[in-house]
Amino acid sequence: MTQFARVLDFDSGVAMIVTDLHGEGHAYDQIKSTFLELRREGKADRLILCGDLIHGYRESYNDDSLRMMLDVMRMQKDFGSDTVTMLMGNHEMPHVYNITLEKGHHEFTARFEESLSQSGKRDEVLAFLKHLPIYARTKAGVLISHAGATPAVTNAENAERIFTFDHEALLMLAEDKLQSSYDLENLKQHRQYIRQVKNYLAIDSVDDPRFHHLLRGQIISQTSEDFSFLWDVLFATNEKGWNIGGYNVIAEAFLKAISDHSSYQQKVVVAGHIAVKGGHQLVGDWHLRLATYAHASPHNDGEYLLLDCAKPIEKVADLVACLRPTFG
Ligand SMILES: [Mn+2]
Repeated sequence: MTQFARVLDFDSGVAMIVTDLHGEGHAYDQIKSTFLELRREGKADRLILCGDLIHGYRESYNDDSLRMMLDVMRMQKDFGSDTVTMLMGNHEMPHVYNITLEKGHHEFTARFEESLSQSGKRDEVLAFLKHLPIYARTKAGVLISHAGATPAVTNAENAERIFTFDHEALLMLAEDKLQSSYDLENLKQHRQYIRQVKNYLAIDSVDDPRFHHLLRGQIISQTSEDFSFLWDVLFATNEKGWNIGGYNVIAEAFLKAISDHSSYQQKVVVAGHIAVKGGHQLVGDWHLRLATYAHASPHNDGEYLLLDCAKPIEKVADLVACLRPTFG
């Protein structure tokens, strides 16, 4: 039974678990047809996409992010949210807040905002993104997430804080602050700001109701403690931020905290988010890193996980037998 909006509980069915497709339409189509086939054969009951569905890493190719996102939304509508689930990744979150996201010289959000504007489906997509859960727990004791364990969530209080995370409240707070203490008319004269909203939010007119949203996003990302907590959850660096021994301690405390108010102790965590050689990596004692395509090296060695949500597992190594090649 799910009590909180940002955490789901699955106690039955076989889940096909997929990570980080990053706008790679060819990989998405392969995953989708595999899922539909497994479902027809009674070998899988649900599809769980662990976030970072969007944002291609390559500059010059056809980024299928929006097509994939709309297709997931359609599938969820057709099959139900118990059958098609998507978790929030650190690449979906920036669009909720209108912040930018860069890696090296590559800025990710502008291209997706542009395609949102062209599609005329911004409102539907944004509503979908705002409702995304962050974790899925299973009776198997396998916690499914985007980025894995974080020191930001290691007690019951912080677990509840992330389970009940309210983007809308944060946005409204910043909106109020902006409306009462900024001269928004003056912002319309600001040439550099106009250039930025055109680029990052695909806005052409200073009278667009979203015109001030880039500034609002900057205010939130620079001043909100809640936002910084959400950032720590979605951008967790796992063992790279500590070392493997330290991460084991954090992951154990994290799994204990996440298991709070749950009937089933979560024993291991599955996450994507970070690149691996091949399609997976065991990270310390409690974490399976899974790369279905974009973070697999080479990409074609990507894997997904076929997990019986009802069958308890004992240790993280037990999951290796549940891995399947994306292109098999
Ligand atoms: Mn990613």
